[in-house]
Amino acid sequence: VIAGAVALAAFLLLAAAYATRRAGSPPAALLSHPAVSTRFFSFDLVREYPHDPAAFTQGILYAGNDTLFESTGLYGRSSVRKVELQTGKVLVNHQMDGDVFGEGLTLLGDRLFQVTWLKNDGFIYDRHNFSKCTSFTHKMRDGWGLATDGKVLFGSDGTSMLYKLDSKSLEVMKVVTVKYHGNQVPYLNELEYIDGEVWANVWQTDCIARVSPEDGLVVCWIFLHELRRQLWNSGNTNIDVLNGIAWDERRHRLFVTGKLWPKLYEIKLRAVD
Ligand code: DDQ
Ligand code: CA
Repeated sequence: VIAGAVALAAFLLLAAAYATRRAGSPPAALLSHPAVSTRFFSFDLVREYPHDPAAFTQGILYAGNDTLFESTGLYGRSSVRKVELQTGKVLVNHQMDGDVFGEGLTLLGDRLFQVTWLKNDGFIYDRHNFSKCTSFTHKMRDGWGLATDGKVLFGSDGTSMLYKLDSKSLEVMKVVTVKYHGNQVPYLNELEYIDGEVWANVWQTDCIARVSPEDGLVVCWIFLHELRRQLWNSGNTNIDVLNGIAWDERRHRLFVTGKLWPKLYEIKLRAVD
């Protein structure tokens, strides 16, 4: 009986090993997922606009009337600014203290919310008067990205966690782990809420993950390496990573840029699958 059991166990192990090692077959998790069938997108360029090449873009959003609000990082160079879309001109600039590093930015009503790097302090500004500023603390591990659906805030902290925050108390209401086919997606950075999804720049990649905020699943990937490659090939070798998604909800215009990028791009997605 024992010999039979050992033989059966050995057979099952061999069969399992064979099944997983068939030539070229990826792990089962990559082939299918019960809850999601991922779509992949490239883009078509609609228009390009000038963007301040000294702006270390950490948060950006479209505010109507062809204006953007932008948060920039780096110590001594961090700011919150109002920018003219067509020209890239900084219309209003609020320079931050030298010891803070600006990060994610979002607009809810008349209030701009901003988080900062390596600190749990955030700032709230009146969109009409950046100097009227109050502060808050949050319980995310760090301050990277911010977005809003018009009711709550969404935040990222450089991990694979996506936070839902109460816009009044800044308390964490919910946390989901962002996953692609069972694998965590770390380094979630600048965010944008678009049509029920949270779009996230993944730090140090040319990719945007489109995330379902209910369960954290990546429902689509957007590949934007062509933008960085074009900039690099035309001599812009000082640029940093892709970071910055802004959405004009009314006219369905999608804008992307990056840290120290001299351009802001309006793009349309094109499915590649
Ligand atoms: N983050 O955007 C990924 C959250 C932070 C980027 C920090 C880049 C470091 C630049 C140099 C820091 C100088 C102390
Ligand atoms: Ca954004």
